[in-house]
Amino acid sequence: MQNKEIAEMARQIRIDALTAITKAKSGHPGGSLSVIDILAVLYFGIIKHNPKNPKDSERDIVVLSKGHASPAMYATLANAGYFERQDFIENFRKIHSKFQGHVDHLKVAGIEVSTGSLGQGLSMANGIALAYKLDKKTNRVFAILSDGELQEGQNWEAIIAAAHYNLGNLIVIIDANKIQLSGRIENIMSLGDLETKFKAFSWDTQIIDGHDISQIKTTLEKAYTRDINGKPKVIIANTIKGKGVSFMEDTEKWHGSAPSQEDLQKALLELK
Ligand SMILES: Cc1ncc(C[n+]2csc(CCOP(=O)(O)OP(=O)(O)O)c2C)c(N)n1
Repeated sequence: MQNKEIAEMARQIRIDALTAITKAKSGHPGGSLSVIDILAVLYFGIIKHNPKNPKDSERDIVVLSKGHASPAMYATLANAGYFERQDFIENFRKIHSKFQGHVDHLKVAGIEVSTGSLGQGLSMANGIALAYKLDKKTNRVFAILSDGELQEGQNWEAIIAAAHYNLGNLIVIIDANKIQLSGRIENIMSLGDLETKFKAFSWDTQIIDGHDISQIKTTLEKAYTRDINGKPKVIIANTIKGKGVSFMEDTEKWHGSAPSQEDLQKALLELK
């Protein structure tokens, strides 16, 4: 897809995600909106995948470690054709629905790994990437982490392990929106200079604007094709929590609060 079409897709994904959260009266709008441009580029411009055969052995893998951003993920998968958009919008977070608040790989086509307990996705992505390497397969593994979840120590063990095993087929994208559940990361438990830290752990690093479709695409294309036996790669994507809806941007207020119908109408006016 061309960049313009990907941007249009991202707009539709934002609308679907917010509509579903509003209907459910529950969910995480802020961290969904921040990661949507990244997901749109991945699914509509980068990865090999087959919505009609989600377990296709040639597919690339995406692990959404920040599992609470499920509305963004479900809306992306629905627009890619894994299931009906309306099924997701009507049933998100309903009891017994497959579209639970945190992604479940046993329930939803296209979800590779169940997440929600923050800090675990990278370890699982490591295992998948190592398996592909041992099998001499060229499938790529993408792991999307939030910046707040890097406060979890398990990540740093996984970061050491990925470098040890030369997982050049692993590409981590950090949705660096600078805000966690209850405030700014800097004030709660600052992460310091992430790029320097990853470099010190022998990773290949890039910093980008996580809302610039063209920059995301060029960077991911390069990461995709570069030496898959070399260093693991991390892309630190600077993003804005709540991106795309002015009253939700850059605040923790909309981390885990559902919009009212009135809020949704205001948001849709900005997105339409
Ligand atoms: C291990 C664990 N602790 C706490 C939570 C509750 N929780 C959900 S989201 C979140 C923080 C969100 O901030 P961040 O990780 O930066 O995500 P984003 O801003 O991208 O939504 C927390 C603490 C959790 N899901 N997992």
